[in-house]
Parts: sequence; structure tokens; C-alpha cells
Amino acid sequence: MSESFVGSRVRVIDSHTGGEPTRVVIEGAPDLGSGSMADRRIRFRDLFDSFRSAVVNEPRGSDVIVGALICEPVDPSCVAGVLFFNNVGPLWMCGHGTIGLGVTLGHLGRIGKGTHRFDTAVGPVTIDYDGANGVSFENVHSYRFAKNMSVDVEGLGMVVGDIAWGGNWFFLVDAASLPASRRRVTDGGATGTFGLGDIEELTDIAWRIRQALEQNGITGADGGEIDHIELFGLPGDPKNHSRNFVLCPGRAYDRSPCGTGTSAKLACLFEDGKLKPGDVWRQESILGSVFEGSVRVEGGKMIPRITGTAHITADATLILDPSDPFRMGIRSQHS
Ligand code: PYC
Repeated sequence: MSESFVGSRVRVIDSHTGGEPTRVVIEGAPDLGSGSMADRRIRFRDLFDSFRSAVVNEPRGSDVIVGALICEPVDPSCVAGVLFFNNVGPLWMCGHGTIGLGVTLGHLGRIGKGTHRFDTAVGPVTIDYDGANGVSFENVHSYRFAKNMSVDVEGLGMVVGDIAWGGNWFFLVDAASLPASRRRVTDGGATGTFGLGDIEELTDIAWRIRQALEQNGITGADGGEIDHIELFGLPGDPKNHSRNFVLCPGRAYDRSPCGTGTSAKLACLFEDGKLKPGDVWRQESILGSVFEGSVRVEGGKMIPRITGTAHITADATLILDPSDPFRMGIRSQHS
């Protein structure tokens, strides 16, 4: 990492979206230069990984925090460019982070109630901000790449799921289809669905699936790594359609219903004819927080729309003290 960041101060605004934190870097980010947002993502990954770690990893952060670095957009119709990252590297897109960024820019007075666009590494996304805590965003085109893909998972046997793109690559599995040995997760036990008491079990299952996909060379389009695993169960609240558990690339689970994961789910429902334009899908997270999803079709392509709320939790300055042996964060063990 460039020496100019050592000892520098980084201003951040923290928020959470349905329980999942986002840390937006407001001042003190490295200059990623020009080029496409995808090129800048590569530059960020290759040249500024220590900065990423300093911002989101312990001791300042945790495995759960998703960072958002804002920069000049490439597309002039956008108010900001944004690169999302987590405990192990850059993400392609982040739905809960998009909602968090909208509320953060509103909190700062940089955007007002209305429609705005953000330039991301996978293309522009459009948000509708309600001027307080609510954001709806139209994601990039989302689609299912493979249906009923089987993978032999150590300790679980054959697991069947769909591969779908929602701005990140997902493997989506109906928890009820998992082996009976994981009964608590498959049928939800006494509560009827999985919950916070099942986190270790869910994490173990999802991580095994992720490793099996990798070992078997199963990818998304163009070899895209499937680094998000999404398990589905019955909703805890009958007003909702489904509950999910999403394991993110750095082995942390999403506390929110996951914006890109809900987009991937909408793609599967849409392609199965189970969700039509105008229908609303209420996706519940493992915490019970909810995103509302719907779809529209443009030029034959399905565009998901996700609605959620975020709340600001901190406005802070991170101090990268040159004498601190952990100033660049403690590297996650799950890269
Ligand atoms: O909301 O898309 C999302 C997301 C991805 C990783 C964590 N949250």
C-alpha cells in the first residue's frame, strides 16, 4: 500500500441495513485513478488491499462490515461511483450497501429525496431515496445461469441448487432439500424455520457447499467464482414469503436479507414463472429484517428492484497510527 496512507486519518460513516453494517469512506481513500469502475476495482484489489483491511477488519471493524469507497463516477448520469469490499476483498456489488450508501449520502446532505444513480463495478444502479431511512434500488440485470445443479458435498452428500447472478454469484439451496442429518436446519424444529441459534450449523453447511463448488470447478458465467451461498427456509413471519441465510465470501453471514442475494432469488422465481412484474416478494433475513423485491423487464432482461431501510450508527475518524502494529487491520483467516 502507498506510504501516503500510513498515519493518515480516514473519515467514515457507519450504518446498518436490516442489521448488516456498511462503512462508507468519506475522506482519506486512495485515488484509484481513471478507467472503468471494473478497472478501478482491480486497482483497488491489487494496490490498496492494506487500506481495505485497515478500514473493515479488526481491530477497527469485524468480519461482518462491508466497506464502500466512493469516487468520481465514470457514467456522468451517476452522483457517485462506489466500490464495495469486505473482510477478504472487493465485492462486485452490494445491495444492503447500496441502501446504506443512499441513507449515508442523504445524512450528509449530498443527495435529497428523489432518484439518483450510483456507478458500480458491474454497472450503474438507480436508487429512489425517501429523504429519511428508506431506499429502493434497481439492480443490474439478474438471471439464473443453471437450474438444479448437483454437487457432492463432504459430510452432506449430493446437494442440489441453482446458480444465479444478482450482482454477485450465488448458489441457492432450499434448506428443506438438505439431508435429514441436518434436521434442525431442514425442517426448522419447533420454531418452523431456522434462526440465530442455528448460525454455526448454517455456516458449516454453506461453507462446505462453497468449498465443494470450488473443488468441482462449478462456476457462474465466464468462470465467475460462486462466492455467496444462499439457503432458503420458511419465513418466521407469515407476512413474508421466505427466510434466507446468506454466507458471504469471508465466511461472515449477512444479517440483512442480502440485496444481491434477493436479486438472484427473484431471478430464479421469475424464470420459474413464480413471480411476475407487479408481484411483491418479501424476503426475510435470519434476523427477521425484510427486503421487498419486485421485477420489471426491459429489452427482454429482468431488472430487480429491492426496498429496505438503513440507519446511521456512527460518524467517525479512523486513525492509522504508524506506531500501531495492527494499523492495517488483522487479516481475516477466511480468504
Ligand atoms: O446485500 O448484496 C448484499 C450483500 C452482499 C454481501 C453482503 N451484503
